[in-house]
Amino acid sequence: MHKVTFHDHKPKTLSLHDAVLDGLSREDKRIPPKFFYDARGSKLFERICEQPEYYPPSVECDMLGGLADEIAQLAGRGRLLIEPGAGSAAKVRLLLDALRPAAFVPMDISFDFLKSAATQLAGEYPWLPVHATCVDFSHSLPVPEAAPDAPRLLFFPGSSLGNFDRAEAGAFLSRVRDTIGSDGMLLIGVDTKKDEAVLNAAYNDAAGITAEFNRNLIHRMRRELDLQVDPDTFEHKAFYNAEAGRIEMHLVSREPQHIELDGKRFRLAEGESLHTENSYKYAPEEFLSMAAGCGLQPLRYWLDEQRLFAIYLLRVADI
Ligand code: AVI
Repeated sequence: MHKVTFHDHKPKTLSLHDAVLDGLSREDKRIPPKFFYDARGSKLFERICEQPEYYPPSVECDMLGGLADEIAQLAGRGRLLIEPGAGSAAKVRLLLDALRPAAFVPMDISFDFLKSAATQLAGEYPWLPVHATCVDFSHSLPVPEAAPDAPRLLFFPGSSLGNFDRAEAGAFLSRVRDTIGSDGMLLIGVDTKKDEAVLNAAYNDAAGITAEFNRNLIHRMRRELDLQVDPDTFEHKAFYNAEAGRIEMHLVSREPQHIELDGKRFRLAEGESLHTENSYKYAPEEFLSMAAGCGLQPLRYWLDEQRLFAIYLLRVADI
């Protein structure tokens, strides 16, 4: 079995403490969605992916399973496969046998989650060198020096691009282009625009898992920052904002309350919301025009029959 190597680029970026301090000080209170993902949040997200209303994972997995050979033919074998936000690395398993990468670089912000996922994957694929990298991929995509010098394929499934605002998404795609280099490719899954009822149901599952995932931010604030705040005083609210082309998630205060941090008192009125996530949806032509602006051109792209989800294989455009 190949050894797994671990690389820690632990975020020197915004801490939960600073994000909460900054987010509560604003008129429109908000906390960035990356703070959902501690060990508990990552597990809750796994459970969201099993909910029948949250269609992206099942649709994308069906598509990837059916497309693996075609993707391998287009991309070729032996690439260095990089996956920012790999989580449990479930989706990449659908591609590994077809792609036979030279090595795999899973990146994730949650070290414990990354460690167990990478160790398990290396056990299942003894031929695959794994270079697990703990990093906040929204800031950098550091490929470890120990990774082989092979043409790169960056895999970014799950429509995680949608959690960036448009400017951030452009900046991320440009960073991807710089990371993969002139012979690099990007395989990316992006949620499409569709019937609002389908979108609204996906973020309001009947079992309440998305609500609990959303409230995990309050649990983290209690646990990690010692704040006196009750998760049950916040209601989960998620809806499609058609004008902005995005799902918005909020935590709405059920009652007037104060949150104290660093001797500062932040007042929340009844009904006031803490904006916790945006999830942008892209029509194929919107996504392709943004990618083109970042120097990425499509080799091929696929939609499922119901046009619920899109998978794009892009290469770096010639200058
Ligand atoms: C990770 N990300 C793409 C998910 C999404 O759909 O925006 C996160 C999520 N939030 C609520 N449900 C799922």
